[in-house]
Amino acid sequence: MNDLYEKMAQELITGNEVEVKKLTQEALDKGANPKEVLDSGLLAGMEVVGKRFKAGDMFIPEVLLCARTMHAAMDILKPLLSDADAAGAGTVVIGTVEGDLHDIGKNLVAMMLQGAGFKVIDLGVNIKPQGFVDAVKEHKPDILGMSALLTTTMPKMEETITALKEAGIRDQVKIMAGGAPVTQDFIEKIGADTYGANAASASEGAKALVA
Ligand code: B1M
Repeated sequence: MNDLYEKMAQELITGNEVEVKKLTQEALDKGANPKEVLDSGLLAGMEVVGKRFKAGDMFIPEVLLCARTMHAAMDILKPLLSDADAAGAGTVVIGTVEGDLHDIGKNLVAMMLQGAGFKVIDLGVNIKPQGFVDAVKEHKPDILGMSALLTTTMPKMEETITALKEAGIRDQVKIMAGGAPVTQDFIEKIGADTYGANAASASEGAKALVA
């Protein structure tokens, strides 16, 4: 199976959507665990994409192609990950903060949470503080999850927490924050409840919050 994962990662890096979908299905047909396909194939490829983009060896259109390929393969995996655990752990409202359009990590976290039995309401990207407040009022989730990938959008997390306080509902919901630039120190500073370094630890953190 390792050869197949390596091929999947390589095809993801080149943005070959047709081949990555085919390989994802092939791995599942061979009995692979959906989470292993995600970790060892797709995420392994995405990690390389991140490193190359950072080093200036890949450019935005190429990265977008990889992101689209990742989403296409995730469409195959998503229902299987969701079925892994029984439903009923709680409800999570999740979104990427205002000014930020990155959603691959947020989508993975949403998938992992669904896999852990949470009902997930995904608000999407570029969500204003008031948008989060309105969603908390409407859905009354156990957890509000915010994702930010840009240092320039991280302050929107604190603004959202302030908006929740001003609306008088901060104490009705636990807050989880994550994204590449987010740290434990940062979430303590802004008064969030838990930090997810990656999708797996976000899922563990969410379970601990509702335990
Ligand atoms: Co952007 N981008 N990007 N980008 N992009 C980064 C984030 C960057 C680090 C690249 C770099 O320069 N090295 C850099 C940010 C620098 C900074 O702020 N310090 C950057 C930049 C600068 C930009 C633009 C400004 C570029 C430009 O236009 N000049 C622009 C901004 C657009 C905007 O948002 N307004 C931009 C645009 C884009 C694309 C549209 C091309 C594309 C996004 C496509 C999409 O998401 N639909 C893109 C991508 C793909 C990246 C990189 C390459 C990969 C991000 C990613 O998907 N990683 C990224 C470089 C990098 O991270 N090394 C980069 C894979 C994903 C699985 O990881 O998102 O970290 P991640 O999520 C993890 C954890 O962080 C955690 O769990 C996830 C799964 O394990 N996590 C949470 C995430 N959210 C969580 C929430 C939680 C808990 C855990 O609780 C709720």
